[in-house]
Amino acid sequence: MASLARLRSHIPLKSTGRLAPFARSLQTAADSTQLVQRVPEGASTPFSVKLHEESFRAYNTDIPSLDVEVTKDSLLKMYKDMVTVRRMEQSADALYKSKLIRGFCHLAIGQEAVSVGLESAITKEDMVITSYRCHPFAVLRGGTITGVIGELLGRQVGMSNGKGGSMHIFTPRFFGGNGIVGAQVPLGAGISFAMKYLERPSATFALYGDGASNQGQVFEAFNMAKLWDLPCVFVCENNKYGMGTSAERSSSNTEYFTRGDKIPGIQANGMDIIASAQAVKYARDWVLSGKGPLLLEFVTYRYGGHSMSDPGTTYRTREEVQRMRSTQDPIRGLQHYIEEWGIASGADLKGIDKAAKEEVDKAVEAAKTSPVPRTEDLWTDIYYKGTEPPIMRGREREEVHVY
Ligand SMILES: Cc1ncc(C[n+]2csc(CCOP(=O)(O)OP(=O)(O)O)c2C)c(N)n1
Ligand SMILES: [Mg+2]
Repeated sequence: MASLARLRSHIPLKSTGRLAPFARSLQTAADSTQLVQRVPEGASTPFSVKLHEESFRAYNTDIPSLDVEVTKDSLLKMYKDMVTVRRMEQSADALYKSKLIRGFCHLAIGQEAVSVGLESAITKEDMVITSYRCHPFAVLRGGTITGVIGELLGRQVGMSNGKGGSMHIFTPRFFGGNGIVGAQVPLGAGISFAMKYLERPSATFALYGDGASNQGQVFEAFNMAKLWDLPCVFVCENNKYGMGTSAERSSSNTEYFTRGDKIPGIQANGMDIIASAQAVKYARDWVLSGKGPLLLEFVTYRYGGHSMSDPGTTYRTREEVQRMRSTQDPIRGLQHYIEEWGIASGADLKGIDKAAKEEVDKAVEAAKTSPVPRTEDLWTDIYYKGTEPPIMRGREREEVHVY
């Protein structure tokens, strides 16, 4: 695969000198990391690789180290997770097209190095909140494929018991799935405030898109987070397009990592999973060391439209999508590392692909056979158990439910 996409810098970059000559552009090849030592025998023995010198750019801070330690196990786990969440999204796509999923459905195919890279570099103590493009995070953060697909199908087995539908997927360390553009950013700041207040060793990652980045509430959240030095990483998934328009047409400054004013920022190659994970590790260490919030922009790409109702080809060319798919795909990039470094063979990886397909097919079947919610359950799961009001009004004034 060849590196094609380059974002040119138009801003002066503060640097401490380390790798400064290379920090002027960012490339989004998925396979430009180099092996620097022989791969050890042991599956969990660390070995060193070197990221491409244009993997990161920095605003008012240093770039993360380009020297990264990985293990065979960690790379294979990333591969398995990426193919599994992609397969899940492909199944959701098929279910939507066969009219079994109705309403909204936003897929993250193409952006897997962000979700899987993020999860690989954080712990169960950390918190994540994102926009509507949320299915992979829900699964990686303690949910299940059956739970996600079941919710999209509106079945009892869904993560909100089939009563929420698209985006209504949460776990104790994943706060959803949020449909109001940008609204999850102040919520993320609030979660990180709670974590700081409770003195938990927890970093919060609040994700938003390039389109959401122009919302006023995003800047309000930045301000309060910096004022209180909250342990919050504001993660911009810059997939270069919003809902029907390009970043260039909607943002006066498309260098999203520089938009935090006094909050420093990192821009990272969001197509190379090793670079993505390294950026997250850096960001996590930053906020947990008490330095306050950090902006982390991933330059990534979504293959599909904004949602299922958007063909995604009216504001960009089919050729561009095809070029990104064929030259910078995050899964193919990791596959390239695994095979070239002799970690596993193509046949081994095909075995992982097959197992992922079987796992997803089984989960989809379980979701499909689950019944729709019972009518009487319309009254449950509205309030936290034990805090319900004595009565609740239904669709008509006369329809009153007594708890
Ligand atoms: C407050 C609000 N305004 C508008 C919308 C409609 N809307 C949904 S997504 C979107 C664009 C978001 O683009 P981006 O943040 O880049 O995310 P992406 O879809 O590319 O992941 C818009 C305008 C909304 N859901 N909420
Ligand atoms: Mg976008």
